[in-house]
Amino acid sequence: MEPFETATLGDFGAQSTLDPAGQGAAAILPLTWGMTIAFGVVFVLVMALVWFAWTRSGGRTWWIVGGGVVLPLVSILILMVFSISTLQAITRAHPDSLVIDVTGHQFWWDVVYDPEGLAMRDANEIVLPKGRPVTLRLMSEDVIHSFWVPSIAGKMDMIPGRSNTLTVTATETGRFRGQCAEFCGLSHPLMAFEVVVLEPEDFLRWFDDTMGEAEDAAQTQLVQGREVFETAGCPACHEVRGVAEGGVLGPDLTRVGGRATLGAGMWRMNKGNLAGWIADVQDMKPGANMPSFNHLSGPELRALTAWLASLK
Ligand code: HEC
Ligand SMILES: [Cu+2]
Repeated sequence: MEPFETATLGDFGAQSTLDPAGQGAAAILPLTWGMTIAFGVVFVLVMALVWFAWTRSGGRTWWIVGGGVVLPLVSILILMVFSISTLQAITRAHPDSLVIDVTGHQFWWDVVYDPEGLAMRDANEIVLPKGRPVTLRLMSEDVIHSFWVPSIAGKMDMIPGRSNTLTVTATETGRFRGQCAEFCGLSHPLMAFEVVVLEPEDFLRWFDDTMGEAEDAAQTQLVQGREVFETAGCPACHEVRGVAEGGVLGPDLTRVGGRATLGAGMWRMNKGNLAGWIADVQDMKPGANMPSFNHLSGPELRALTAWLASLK
């Protein structure tokens, strides 16, 4: 899978509830229109009553009982029945679904495929097979985040100490954008990610290609880059399978060069942005929990960047 292959965007772009590409989003769309229309009618009615109250005088208790109690009670009850049944449909765990754990961190996403089996770790990008139900177990490592891929499914909070379940079934292949939807700190608006939906057989191929260790560095510059990675202290927070294990404070970098975006959905993945990120992450993402490595020499930074970009 090439980074940034042309996205199959719908009429409203890669991040829109109006353009469903998943069963959850498709279930929510009629609710969105239904509520917009129902509350539009209520708004017009209320405005008409305000006008009525202004232009006439005299007590009419039945207006208060009817318009203030009965009408809201009935309309909200009807809408509640629809929203609760939709909520149940989209949060029900599916018995033979693929399980993916997604954990929100300030300001990035940790992703573990098949956590109780192969437990393949990745970050900031979620690859889904088309047409197969996937159970997302949503958690948080620090503060409350909210997981939202408008084109695929509804929104779900990620709460520290809890695991919330969202079952999604993508119905279109392509790239879709997700975004943290709960204010979580300085770089909250820079906490996005991509969802890549592949045909089931492409998904299996991708999974097989990706789950192993990082490819061994072959050229001198790449070997140098790996050494800089090890000596500069990156493994304290980052894991690269087969090179450095155990760093979990930052995103897994085993296939960082294969992701389409850098910095949780914020920049295109390329060597220039990677070098800028390492040397001055605090400028590219204020408040990120990674220090800027501005003491690396030019050749060190180039080698490190080349090695990271080669990890696919
Ligand atoms: C103190 C922990 C820490 C150290 C040390 C650290 N990082 Fe990071 N790194 C992070 C965190 C946290 C993030 C996620 C930041 C965000 O997106 O909010 C990150 C993100 C990244 C990303 C972006 C990953 C992606 O998918 O977008 C790259 C690349 C990266 N770091 C490379 C490095 C390199 C190279 C070094 C060593 C020179 C290093 N990091 C040292 C914590 C660290
Ligand atoms: Cu967040």
